[in-house]
Amino acid sequence: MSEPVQTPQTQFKPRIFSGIQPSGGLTLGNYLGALKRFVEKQDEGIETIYCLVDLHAITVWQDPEKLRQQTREGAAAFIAAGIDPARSVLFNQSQVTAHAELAWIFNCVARMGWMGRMTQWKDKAGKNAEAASLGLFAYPALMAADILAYHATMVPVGEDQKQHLELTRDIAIKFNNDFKVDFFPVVEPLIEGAATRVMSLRDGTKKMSKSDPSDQSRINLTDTADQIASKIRKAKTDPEPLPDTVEGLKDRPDARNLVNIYAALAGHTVEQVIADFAGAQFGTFKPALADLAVAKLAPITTEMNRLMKDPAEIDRILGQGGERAEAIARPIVDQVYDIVGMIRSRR
Ligand code: AQP
Repeated sequence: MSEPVQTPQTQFKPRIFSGIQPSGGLTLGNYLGALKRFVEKQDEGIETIYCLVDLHAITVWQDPEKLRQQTREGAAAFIAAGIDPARSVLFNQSQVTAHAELAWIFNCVARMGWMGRMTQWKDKAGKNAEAASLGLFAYPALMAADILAYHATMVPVGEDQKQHLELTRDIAIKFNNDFKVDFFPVVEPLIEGAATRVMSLRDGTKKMSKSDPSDQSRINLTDTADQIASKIRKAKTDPEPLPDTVEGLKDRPDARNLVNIYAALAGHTVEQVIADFAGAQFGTFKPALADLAVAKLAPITTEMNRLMKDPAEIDRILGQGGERAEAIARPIVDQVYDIVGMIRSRR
């Protein structure tokens, strides 16, 4: 047996990767839990790579024409929210084949038991796991490939992705151990801020999600000011006024959710919001939240609508981003083939 390929890499430069599925229109949850923080990281000057993960989206059925539309709309949302395609690499996943190639290798590194324990798999496959796609089961291996194909060291995500990132770390460690190399970084999840888990407006115990059948459960980045105000007005709450301490929100998931959303949109702490609204009825708090949400989201929606008028320009930006992404990922994935023992004599 030949000696495993040794790589000298023990240090990895700070690099951020994250993505959003174009599996529907983006929500306030995606914005506060991910997109807003993607922009902050870009503006801190760290190298940032952001992706519309269309290969992930097809792990559940997507109408092809809608998928294209949602991918462009997602890209428009990134740019409208402040991602600058000149400073961040912005592309859609399927344009860079390194993702799918590395995912296959990771399918052979990761264990069935690891995947079977993922709560997202259990939630999305539901009671009828036999009918779920193989891709949905293997989803976390593709996510690990997305990140590790760039040797990314940090991944800003919402709370729901924490378990998948732990699995990414496990895959990196197992690969490094199996092949006796120090090749993949062990990534850091960045789960920060007041809204790492924005909940449904209809049920404060359930995550706000773009694929929830009820449109009333979420605020979409494409909603009009009237739609936002109406959804917040109708959001589920309890009959009590807002408490005067943060502890008073315990066991009040719907109230806590609205306070968290307010804090994240305003850039305040939850304590500050409670101090400002202690004792207020929802009849007072909801209109204040609606005004704030409209003030923060309307400029993004307006810019998205403007960008969507020129789909060819969005495709051009995604293509250019794909080329930049490919230039980083290709040599890394080529090295993986060498480490694993594949003959690559066509190069
Ligand atoms: N409700 C949320 N609160 C905070 N963060 C959230 N994220 C998603 N929902 C919330 C974060 O957004 C990023 C992109 O998520 P995704 O599109 O890849 O998939 P997801 O987490 O499964 O989001 P959805 O909206 O629920 O999509 P569907 O319905 O298609 O499954 C991630 O960083 C995620 O944490």
